[in-house]
Amino acid sequence: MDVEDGRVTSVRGDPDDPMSRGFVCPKVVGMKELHEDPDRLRQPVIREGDGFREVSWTEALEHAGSGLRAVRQRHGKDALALYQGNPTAHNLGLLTVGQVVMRSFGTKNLYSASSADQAPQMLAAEEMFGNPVLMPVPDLDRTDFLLIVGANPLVSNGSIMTAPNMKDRLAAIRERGGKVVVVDPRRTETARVADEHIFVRPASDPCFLLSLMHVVFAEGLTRSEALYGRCTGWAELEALAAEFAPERTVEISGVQPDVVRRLARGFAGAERASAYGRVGICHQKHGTLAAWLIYALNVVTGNLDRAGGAMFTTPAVDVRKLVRLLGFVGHDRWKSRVRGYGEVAGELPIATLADEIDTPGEGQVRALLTCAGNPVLSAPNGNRIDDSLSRLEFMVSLDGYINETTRHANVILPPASGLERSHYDVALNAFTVRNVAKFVAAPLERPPGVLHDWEILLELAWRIRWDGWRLGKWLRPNAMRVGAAIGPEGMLDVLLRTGPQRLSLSKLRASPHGLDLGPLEPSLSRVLETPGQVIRLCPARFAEEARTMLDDADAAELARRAMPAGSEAGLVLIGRRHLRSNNSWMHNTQALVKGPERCNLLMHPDDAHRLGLEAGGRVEVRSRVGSVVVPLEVSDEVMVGVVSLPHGFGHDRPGVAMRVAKQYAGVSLNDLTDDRMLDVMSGNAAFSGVPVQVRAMA
Ligand SMILES: Nc1nc2c(c(=O)[nH]1)N[C@H]1C(S)=C(S)[C@@H](COP(=O)(O)OP(=O)(O)OC[C@H]3O[C@@H](n4cnc5c(=O)[nH]c(N)nc54)[C@H](O)[C@@H]3O)O[C@H]1N2
Ligand SMILES: Nc1nc2c(c(=O)[nH]1)N[C@H]1C(S)=C(S)[C@@H](COP(=O)(O)OP(=O)(O)OC[C@H]3O[C@@H](n4cnc5c(=O)[nH]c(N)nc54)[C@H](O)[C@@H]3O)O[C@H]1N2
Ligand SMILES: [Mo]
Repeated sequence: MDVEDGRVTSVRGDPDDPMSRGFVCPKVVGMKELHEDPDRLRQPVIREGDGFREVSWTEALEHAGSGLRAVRQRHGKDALALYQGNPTAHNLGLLTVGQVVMRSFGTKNLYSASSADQAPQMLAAEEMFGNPVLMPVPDLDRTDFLLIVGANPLVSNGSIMTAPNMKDRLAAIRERGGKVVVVDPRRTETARVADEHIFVRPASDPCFLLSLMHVVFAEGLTRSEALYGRCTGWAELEALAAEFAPERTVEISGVQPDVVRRLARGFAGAERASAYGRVGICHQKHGTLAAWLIYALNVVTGNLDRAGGAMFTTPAVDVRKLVRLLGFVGHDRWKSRVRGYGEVAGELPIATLADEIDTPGEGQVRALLTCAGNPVLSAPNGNRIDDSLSRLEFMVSLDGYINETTRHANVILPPASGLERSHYDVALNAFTVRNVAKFVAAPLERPPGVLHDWEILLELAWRIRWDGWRLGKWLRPNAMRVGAAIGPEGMLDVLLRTGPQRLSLSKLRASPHGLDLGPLEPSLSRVLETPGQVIRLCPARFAEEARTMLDDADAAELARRAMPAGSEAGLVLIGRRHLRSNNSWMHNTQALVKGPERCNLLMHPDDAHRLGLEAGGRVEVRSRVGSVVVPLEVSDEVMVGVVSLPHGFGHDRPGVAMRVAKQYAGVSLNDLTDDRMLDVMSGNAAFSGVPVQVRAMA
């Protein structure tokens, strides 16, 4: 990033970066505009009537602190709910100091984007390997067979397989004679560069994966030498898979038995293979089962923890130790008050936050602190959350925008911009396809008086928890000084020094392009955290749930067959991501939103024909919870019976102060998704496979 006179003049890739090798995502181009965006708040605001008034930091913090504190004093700790959004994961201050502060509030009502994202994978990893962030990553640069189920890394950059320039990396697999196979209800950008794309019916992945496993076991394709002795439950998994013959699952998944057999043989027969699943497999009723079965497939084919297979990273910051220390390891230790969902890693499902706000009684949520999140657009049944937020006694948001969520806040506290803070990716460095470490100093100086997210949180925590104490009043300035002296960078330094490579912040500062710590290495005997250090290949409650799933699916299939042909006009809805969108919050940047309309409904030509709908026309999409009107795009890239809409749009709600985004408002997918559809094991939002009806608008 070139900077002159305190302004960014250009943004380029760094060819000497061992990870990106100079490749940058198109969203990087938007960073300068994002920073300079006149709609981005520079000063805190307090709500007054229908609008907001700019106030000083002192006034804002006092108002926010006393408002939250009053609710907490009157109604107890749990009356204050916290929601942390996705950018938390990419913010050094929020991931270090921020996590300590968030947990210090002692509320059961802790929510985050995790329960709209990877909670199933965390639960599966914890059950199988003993730690929720011990999630294997495909060894992308050495594998000969990459099986991608419910992910679109060409667009998303991977996340739990972080790797820039996915296009070349996938091409490299094919150039070395390997194969890429994509299993997805849509022929995605990734599917188009793969060797094979297999359509699968939304939310049927566990059945499909068990049928794959069925073939692997039945045809003796397992490779047990390395891992059998490390596993419990091998025979139980085999017995379970025996019930899922491809001839039985085809009715559910739509994947033909010969396709399943060919894929099983290809995957198991490859020298080095890796199966990878992401949000597409998490966003379903049996998301945890799907996540588990992907990991299990890697195990039984001998591909876990070996070069070219699915491996564990050795991150310079030992996040597994960190999450254990912070008390994240565990699940079902407490339950949500209204619907009784168990916590995962200390958090309750975002899909049930509205229930907790709306339902009176002991422990009702009456105040909310949101940090870097936009649940009105990102959580299922967004309209309901929207409505619930308007009924809170008090709400505070840490955010740079007045958006669909923060417009409900009594106070919005805007942090320094992303270019005004230093960066080390604590989270995603734990899921990169190569071990790397890089510290980036803040390119720009922050203006005087502007606070970082973590500083705002500290200021708030102090006012909410300790202001009543005499001692507290005296301690505060000193504690703030100590906090600031240690701060995120101090904590990072300690974490690096205690990490496996014994790095330090000064070592990273001395290597501004980043350090290459080498390819992923076999590490199973070191990393397993289960009692007895075994892989729990077939957790009993997972197997039990899988059998229930099959019974349910059989029942549904029987019901479907009993209907007269052609009577079901019903379709199921899935989501999608776009290269130049980032969830809901980069739509206020002209460079990123320009171009053809993105927020349209994709439908197969056969369905359009059957329903008498025309491409380019406007259609109404209706689900149990609501309806939206969108332009229709007819394309055979989605399978028959499936429609797709991107998430993160719907910026036309009153009061949203994002002028560019409003011009490209679109509609919110989550005004259709259902807060009653959850992954039964983890409580994750099941965004995929929502039953909808579509009709032409007059
Ligand atoms: N239907 C459907 N819904 C989905 C998904 C889907 O695939 N389909 N995906 C889900 C997934 S995977 C995720 S992660 C969630 C995301 O859900 P959220 O995290 O709730 O939503 P975002 O759109 O990422 O909103 C980020 C907010 O943080 C603010 N922000 C950005 N940077 C910072 C910062 O540094 N500090 C602070 N304080 N604020 C900042 C932005 O202005 C914005 O308001 O959405 C989920 N929702
Ligand atoms: N450009 C861009 N990059 C992003 C983001 C973004 O918004 N924009 N978001 C970031 C975030 S927060 C995350 S979590 C990651 C997510 O990373 P990915 O999971 O790779 O992202 P998606 O594009 O949502 O891919 C999910 C795929 O699952 C498919 N799918 C839907 N339902 C099903 C199903 O039932 N079964 C199967 N097998 N597939 C299904 C969808 O068609 C889609 O292709 O991306 C990150 N990167
Ligand atoms: Mo995400």
